[in-house]
Amino acid sequence: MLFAELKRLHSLPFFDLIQQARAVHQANWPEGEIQLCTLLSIKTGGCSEDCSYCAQSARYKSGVESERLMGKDQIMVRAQAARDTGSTRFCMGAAWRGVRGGTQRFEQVLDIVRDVSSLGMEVCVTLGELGPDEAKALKEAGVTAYNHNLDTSPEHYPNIVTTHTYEDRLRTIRNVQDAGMSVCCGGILGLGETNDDRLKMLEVISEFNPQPESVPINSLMPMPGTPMAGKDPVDAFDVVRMIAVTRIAVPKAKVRLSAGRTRMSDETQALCFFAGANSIFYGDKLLTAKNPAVEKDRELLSKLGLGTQQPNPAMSAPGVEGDRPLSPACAVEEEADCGCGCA
Ligand code: SAM
Ligand code: DTB
Ligand code: SF4
Repeated sequence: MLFAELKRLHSLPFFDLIQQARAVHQANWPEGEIQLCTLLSIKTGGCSEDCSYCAQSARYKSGVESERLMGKDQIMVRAQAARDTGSTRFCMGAAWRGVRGGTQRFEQVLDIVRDVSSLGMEVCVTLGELGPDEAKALKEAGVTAYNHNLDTSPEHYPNIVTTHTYEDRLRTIRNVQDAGMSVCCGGILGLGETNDDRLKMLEVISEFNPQPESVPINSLMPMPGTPMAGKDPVDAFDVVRMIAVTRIAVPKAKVRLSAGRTRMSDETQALCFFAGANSIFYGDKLLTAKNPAVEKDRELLSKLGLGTQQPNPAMSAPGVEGDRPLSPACAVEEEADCGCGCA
């Protein structure tokens, strides 16, 4: 969906916007269920990158220590526990710039994925940059979806990260799509961006062909020691508006109300579910930051009468559609020659 239309939607009176989003949500997700996902940081801290929101960057004194890649047995225990508490998606994150085929750590990750995928949950990984061969190997090992966020608009991105570029992120997403994996791609609210930055990010994401399978909307968890420490919480109505516009722009995606729920009231979260959020991270820890306790989330879902989704581990990636450009790089570079031969 193009920026002008996103802007028009975002500028609607609040109730008109959430009413439209609700209608799109009900047409595409008639069961109205919430997907529960468990996150596990399998390689924490010590990352070479300078993402200014991230406690895992080695450049900031956040108090997060660098750890080695977790062993497979320990990961399997956590994955089984996640399944036992009702999660249908298990998401493993690693504090790496990226992975390279043939390395011991990549082989270890493939081995972990093979075993976790035997548990019947959807398996998502987020390992940073991937080339085409790494993407294919992950798909073959049993990854359902690859998470790689764009975080903000192309214009604001260099203010947030300088060690890699927006184009690097888009290249990885294209490799994931080409390998036939589903894409999970979203962003963070509260990085000092404008509303236009948020919508420009959503323009890029919603113009992917195929559209992403899921869109995580994170609100900044301001981590001590990072350049973003001490940032104010995002206004609750702004979060709901962003969820609503995302639901309309990417109707078939799971819209995940991601980091930041510990700083939101139950009422704000309820409005987000009403406006189209249908997935959450479940469990008292995200990667390094806090998340609401399982009991608290159970209580909230029960108060709202919301059921939970069944897993779909065999889901195929959404198909390419119509006459939209075939790659996210091409989609974002329409106004300028991107050098990839699409112009
Ligand atoms: N290293 C990989 C990468 O950058 O893609 C995977 C891990 S990284 C921590 C995954 C995502 O977590 C980031 O892209 C960002 O969207 C989100 N994230 C990290 N720190 C955050 C924070 N403090 N608040 C909200 N979201 C955060
Ligand atoms: C996503 O969009 N949010 C998750 C997951 N994908 C990997 C990560 C949130 C991290 C919050 C900060 C932390 O725990 O350090
Ligand atoms: Fe590293 Fe990912 Fe954190 Fe950036 S967001 S510092 S790439 S772990």
